[in-house]
Amino acid sequence: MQFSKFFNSVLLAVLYASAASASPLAPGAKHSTHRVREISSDLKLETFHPESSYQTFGTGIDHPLAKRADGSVGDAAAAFVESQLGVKASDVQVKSTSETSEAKHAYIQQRVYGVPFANAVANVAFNKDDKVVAFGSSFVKPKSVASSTPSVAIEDAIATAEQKLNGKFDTESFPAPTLEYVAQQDGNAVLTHVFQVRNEDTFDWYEAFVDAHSGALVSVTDFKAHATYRVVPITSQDITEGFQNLVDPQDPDSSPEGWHTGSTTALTTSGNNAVAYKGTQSNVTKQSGSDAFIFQQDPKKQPTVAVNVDAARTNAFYIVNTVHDINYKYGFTEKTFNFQNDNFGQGGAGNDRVLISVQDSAGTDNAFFTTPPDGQSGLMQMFIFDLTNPDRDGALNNDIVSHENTHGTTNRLTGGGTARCLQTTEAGGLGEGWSDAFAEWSEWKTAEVTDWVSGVYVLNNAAGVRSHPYSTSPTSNPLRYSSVATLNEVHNIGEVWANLLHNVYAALVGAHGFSTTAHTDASGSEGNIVYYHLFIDALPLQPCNPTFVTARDAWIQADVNRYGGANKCLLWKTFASRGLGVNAKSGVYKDDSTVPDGC
Ligand SMILES: *[C@@H]1O[C@H](CO)[C@@H](O)[C@H](O)[C@H]1NC(C)=O
Ligand SMILES: [Ca+2]
Ligand SMILES: [Zn+2]
Repeated sequence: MQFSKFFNSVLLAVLYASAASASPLAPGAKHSTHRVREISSDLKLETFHPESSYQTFGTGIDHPLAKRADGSVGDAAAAFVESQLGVKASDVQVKSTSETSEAKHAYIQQRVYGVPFANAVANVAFNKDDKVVAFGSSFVKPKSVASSTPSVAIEDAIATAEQKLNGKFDTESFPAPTLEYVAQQDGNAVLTHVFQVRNEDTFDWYEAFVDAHSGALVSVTDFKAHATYRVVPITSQDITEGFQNLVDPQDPDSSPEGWHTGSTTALTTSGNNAVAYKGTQSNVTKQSGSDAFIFQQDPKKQPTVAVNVDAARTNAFYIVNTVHDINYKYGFTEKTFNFQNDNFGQGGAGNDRVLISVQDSAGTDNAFFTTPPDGQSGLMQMFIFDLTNPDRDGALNNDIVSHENTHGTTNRLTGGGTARCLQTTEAGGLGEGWSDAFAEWSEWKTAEVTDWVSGVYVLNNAAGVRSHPYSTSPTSNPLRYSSVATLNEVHNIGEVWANLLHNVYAALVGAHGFSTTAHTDASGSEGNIVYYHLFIDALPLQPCNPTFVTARDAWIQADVNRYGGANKCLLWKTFASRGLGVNAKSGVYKDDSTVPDGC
């Protein structure tokens, strides 16, 4: 059969290529068959994956069991593989099968002495007419095969892998260890103990293959996509606190497929939660190297030089994704109308990741966030500030990026994703206040609550962009509820609310302490975690176009819902200390320091 011959010759060519390992290779020659991973400073591991042959067959070709109506997909696929590759039934084992509306699939492992190969596999697809429409294979013809009886104990193999991979095998939740062969480039089939090892802190998660005769770690499957970003960490205000190379800052609970969903080869500043671009949405930053966005921002040059545009897109992408991941932990999820393209079947409307336009040409010395309803992308426009020489980039001033992003959070969470419910002057003022308050919250590194100022870097002015620092001291910041009466501009009104929230934050941290892991773990009882839970919980509770009074009431209610009212008096006392007591009235804006009975 002509077809069969063709396949055998493909297979031989593959085997020949694998065996010819000693000759020098052209650049990129190993990209399709190898991967080098720097697992740690003293462990670099190159893994081998035999090349796959692959053919598709249009309307399909017959398989050997075609006449037998009762054959399973697995049996048919095994028979097809045997016939095509000239292997025995004992060399083939079905790993899994699946079915969609359009095709049935079978996944096969090569086997020897009854032990499957991890990296010599085949897949066969059948159409609705039971014809084979696709066939891939990385089967090998090993020169030598190690004994199928291990001489290294599984406990020793686990100890080796745990040490080398800096993680743990979890007996409770991981699959039991198995034995599999691993085809090596030199033509040997190595018997390995196979099991998972995970580091709970870094989220590094591997499948380890430890030689069951020599005890050496011969291969890994890396379950995680790594990426490094050179950015201003979110807990820093701006570039004056320095850039750092952060490895894998993404939170796997909040962004289960990482920040770069969709791109498999070269990563860009485009993903499921956000895309950071300049000019047009396709004008993104491409990774500087394998899974890395490392651009040395040059503060002596204009923001518009290429490397500085890349640094800006990278930083804004990192901040918006980090904010997404933090918010997700506190309840701003698909179901509550957040910004994601793919919602992974979790509810809400998708296709609305945040569009981050850095160095937007529409203006200078400012930034905007536009929030349409759930299901349509939010647009963040970051401008260049031209008050210094060279100019400065708002995308490198973290609290400005976080402030803008929080407009999306509050507009979506208030009023059920309609984005219609922060439209009055007072509600717009609250919106500005929440945005400053989140930016402030995201930057706290310790329990100490100092005065806080926003926008210092872009203005090159320690006073920042607001009229007063946020402060617990009435001298440093005298704003009270009554100030709202004479303020007409939303940012000015927002300062009153942000300062109230600064005081609430200080009181909660004073009462319950501070967690350094509040960004990634929302389960603690520390004051900064309590604060941000109440912050997020209150948004969907409050009415459309809230006032200071109703926004306050929503915080009090949120505390009842989550903490049984444990912070009731603390909250009332703090709000009342700045005039937003029990008898404060919207439209009247007279200070009132009354707290409820019993407080
Ligand atoms: C695309 O980005 C580059 C920097 O990477 C920038 O120089 C260029 O102006 C951008 N294109 C547009 C259309 O804005
Ligand atoms: Ca959404
Ligand atoms: Zn704003």
